[in-house]
Amino acid sequence: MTTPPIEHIADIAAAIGSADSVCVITGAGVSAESGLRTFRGVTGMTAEDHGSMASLWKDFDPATLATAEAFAADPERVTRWYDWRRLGCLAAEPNAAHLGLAEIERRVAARGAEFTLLTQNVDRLHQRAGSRNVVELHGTIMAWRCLRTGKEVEPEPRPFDRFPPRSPLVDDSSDPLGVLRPSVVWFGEMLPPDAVARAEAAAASCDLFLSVGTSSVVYPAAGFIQRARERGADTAEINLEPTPISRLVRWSVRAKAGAALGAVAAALGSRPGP
Ligand code: BJW
Repeated sequence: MTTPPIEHIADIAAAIGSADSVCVITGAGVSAESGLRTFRGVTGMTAEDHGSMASLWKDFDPATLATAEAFAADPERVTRWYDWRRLGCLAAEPNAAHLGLAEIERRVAARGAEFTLLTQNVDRLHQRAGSRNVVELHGTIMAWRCLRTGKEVEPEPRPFDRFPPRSPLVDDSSDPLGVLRPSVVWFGEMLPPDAVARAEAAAASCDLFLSVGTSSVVYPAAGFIQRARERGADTAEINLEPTPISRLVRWSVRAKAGAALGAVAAALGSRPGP
């Protein structure tokens, strides 16, 4: 049985091929095909595809765990959840969506144009796939921050033995602030100012803005497309489901991120050079 072609692939490839600046924003749907869970919406994956990431998730509600209040109230529960997710991210491999975006960046950069990848994901899979100009809007689960010093450390790739883990930067084992928290952005917290500045600049100067695998409901990330629209950039979305931006974009693609981005990268490869 042949799979029908995905709509708008040629349009998006043509827009990328002629753009002086491309800005892409990604969300959890991009990592779904690596077996990682999304926060909301469908994944197109079965419980078996997610393996151990499926069964544990049902016991946790991200909206009530991804907050400073939840960490203050129950640091053990919150850090156990993040440690389990950190180990899941380390065990996961980049999928066709990550690899497709890295290939698209190489092709855009090879002709001297700009490419910025804004990601809400904390899993570092874009970097592992070879993406270079990545802006982590919501931090990373691979780095943990000492509450006493404010400095970041990158823990060893094995489970913590205490929850919350003790900070290696604090000698006094009785210091209640001598512990680590994940270096991610929780609800109600500010995004890293340099990441916001880079995102604003990329969105406000791009010729194509592409949103992939995000429900586009969490701000300020969901608002960057508006900057691109104000500039008159072309806009596109790749998602399994409709989102609040589906009616705003020029090309709305209803497909898995891996298949769609692989097809865009392949279409770019078959286009004549500049
Ligand atoms: C596929 C697929 C496949 C699946 N292929 N597609 C303006 C208006 C309203 C509210 C606010 C506002 N400004 C600020 C707020 C408050 C708040 C907010 O936005 N709330 C909304 C929920 C209403 N924002 C904040 O608090 C932010 N801070 C802030 O604004 O600071 C300033 C401030 C401070 C105090 C007061 C006021 C202002 C911080 C937001 C931090 C978000 N943090 C999290 C957790 C990170 C750590 C962790 O990983 O645990 O970030 S929440 C969670 O949501 C995570 C994600 O990055 C984020 C977005 O989710 P994402 O990536 O879109 O995933 P999903 O699951 O939602 O969607 C997956 C999509 O993929 C679905 O659509 C599927 O269909 C699709 N899909 N498989 C293609 N194979």
